[in-house]
Amino acid sequence: MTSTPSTVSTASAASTAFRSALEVIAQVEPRVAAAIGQELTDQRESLKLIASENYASPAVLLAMGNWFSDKYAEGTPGRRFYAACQNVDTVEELAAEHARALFGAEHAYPQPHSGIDANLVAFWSILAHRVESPALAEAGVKNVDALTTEDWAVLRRSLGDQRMLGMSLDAGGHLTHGFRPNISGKMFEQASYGTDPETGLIDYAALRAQAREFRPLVLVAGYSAYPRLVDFAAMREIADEVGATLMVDMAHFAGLVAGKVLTGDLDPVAHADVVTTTTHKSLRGPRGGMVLCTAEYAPSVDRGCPLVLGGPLPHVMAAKAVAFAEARRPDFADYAQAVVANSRALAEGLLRRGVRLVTGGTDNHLVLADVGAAGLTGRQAEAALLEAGLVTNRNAVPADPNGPWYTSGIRFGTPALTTRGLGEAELTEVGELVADVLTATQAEGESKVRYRLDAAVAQRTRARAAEIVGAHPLYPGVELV
Ligand code: DSN
Repeated sequence: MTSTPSTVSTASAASTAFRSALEVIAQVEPRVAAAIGQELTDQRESLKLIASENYASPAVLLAMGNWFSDKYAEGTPGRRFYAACQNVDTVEELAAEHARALFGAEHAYPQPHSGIDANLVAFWSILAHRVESPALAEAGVKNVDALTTEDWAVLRRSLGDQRMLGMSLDAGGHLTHGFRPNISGKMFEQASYGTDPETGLIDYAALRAQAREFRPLVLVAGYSAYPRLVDFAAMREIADEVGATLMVDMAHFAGLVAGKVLTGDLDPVAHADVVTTTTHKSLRGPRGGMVLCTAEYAPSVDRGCPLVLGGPLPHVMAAKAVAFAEARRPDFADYAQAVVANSRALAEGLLRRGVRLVTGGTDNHLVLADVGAAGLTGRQAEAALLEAGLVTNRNAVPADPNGPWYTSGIRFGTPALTTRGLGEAELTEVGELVADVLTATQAEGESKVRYRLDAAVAQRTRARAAEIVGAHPLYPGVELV
C-alpha cells in the first residue's frame, strides 16, 4: 500500500491487533473468523478495478471494531436524546472538525450511514429549508419542530412543484438523483440532463436551456460513471439563474476534492449549497456517508436523525474522524494525484489496444469502456474479465441499447490499485491486459450472458495479474497466523 504512517510504522501493531481480534471471534463462531481471514486473502490476490472501492488503513478499520458500537446517540453533539454520550460527542465533533477543515466546508454532518442516506438527509433538508426559511420567517416561527403536521403540509404546498434535475443514469448519474427505483424518484418530479452525443461531455448551454424550461427546485450535479471533470461554477450559475438549490453528490470523487486535485471551478464545496458524499470510495475511509453544507442549511441538515436516519453509528464516526485526519496529511494529496495519473495511464493502455472509451479518455479516477463496439454486453465482458483475474463492474453507457442490467459498458477505477502502490506503467499494462481479454472474448450466438474466452489468454492474464498485485502487498506486515 502507499506509505502512510498508519499503514507502515504500525504494521506490526496492526498485525497483532487483527490476529488477536480473530482469535477472540473464533472462540465464539470460528466460521466468521475464517471468513474474515479469507476475505483478506481474496482481496490480497485480486486485481481490483472497481471505481467505487478502496482499502481503508488499519487505523480506520480498527477504529470501527469496539464498544462505541453499543451506544445510542440520536441527536447532535451536546443535544442528544440519550444520556452518557460524552465520548460519542467527542468523535462526532472530531469527524466534523476534520471534515470542515479538509473540504473548507461551513458545516459537516458525519452521521449518515451511506451515500443514499446522505442524499435523503440532503433532500429533506433542502425541502425543509426552502419551506421554512421564507415562510416561517414571515410567520415569525422559530421552531419548526413545534409546527403541527397540517401546518407543515400547508407550508410545503406553498413550494409548488418539487422538481429535481439530475444527470441521467446512462450518462453516469446515480439512482438516488430522482430515479423511480429510489425514493427520490417518488419525492420529486424528475428530469435528467445527458451528455453531448458526439463528445460525451456535459453540454452546459443545453443544460442551462433545459433548466430554464424545467425550473427545478434542486439541481443535482455529481456522478458515478462520468470520466471527466464537472464545472461546478457553471452549475452554480445555472442554479442561481433558475432559483434552484445546487446539490452536489461527490461520493465518487471526494478523495480528489480532499486531495486538492479538484480546485477552483472544479471544487464542489466552494459552489454548492449542499454536498453529499460517501466516505469509503476515493476518500479511503470507513463505509458510510456525510453531508457538507453552508451555515444556512446546517439547522435542517442536523435534523437528519431522527428525521430520516436511524441512530448514528459512533464506531463508524470514530473511523471517519481517523480517515479525515489521514486525508489532511500531505501524502493524501500525492495519493489523489496518483489516482488520476494512474487512471490516464489505464486509459492509455486500453486505447493503445483499440478499446473504445466513452469521451475518449479520462480526467478523473474512472474510465468507462464501451464494449458494445466489440460485440459484447457489459455482463459478458465483466464475467470474462473476472475469469481472467480482473475485477471490474459493468455499467451503462450513454444511450445504451442493452439497458442497465446487461449494459454495454465496463467501468474501471484506480483508487484501490493506487492505494496498493501501483504506478502508471503498471496501470498501462493492466489496460492492455483488459484489452487482450476483451479481444479474446466472443458472445455465444445471440446471448447477452454466455460468452467464450480463449483459455490460454485467460490463464496468461490471471498469472500476470497475480504477479502485478503480488508485487504490491495489501496491508503489508499484517499476518493473521
Ligand atoms: N455503488 C456505488 C458505485 O459503485 O458507484 C454507487 O452507489
